[in-house]
Amino acid sequence: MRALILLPLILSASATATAQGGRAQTVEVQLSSFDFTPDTIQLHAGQPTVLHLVNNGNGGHNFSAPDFFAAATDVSGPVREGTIEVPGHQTVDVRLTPASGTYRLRCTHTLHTTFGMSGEIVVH
Ligand SMILES: [Cu+2]
Repeated sequence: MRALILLPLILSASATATAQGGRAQTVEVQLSSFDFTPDTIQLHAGQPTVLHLVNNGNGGHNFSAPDFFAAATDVSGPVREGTIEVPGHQTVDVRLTPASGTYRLRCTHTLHTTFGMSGEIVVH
């Protein structure tokens, strides 16, 4: 329920300037069986960012990057234990400010990482 309440706020934030006056970058990541597109996600350290996650498939996937979310600040969105679930044919937006580093990304659904659902988040 919390996620449903936050979503309109996140969407409006991505379309306008941030509270600090800086412009948020919106980065779209597509999830499918069994890929992340792009599979290397490049972000700018310290820049307010909206991750726009799009699941193009029928099945559910997730965007799991616990180290990335732990290092980020101002995280708002449906992140649970470093993981965002994205049901089939749905989108989820998460707002955060990333910290520099290279982080592992994967889908933790059974066997999905094995089938190729892994990637990297590079923040510099
Ligand atoms: Cu998956």
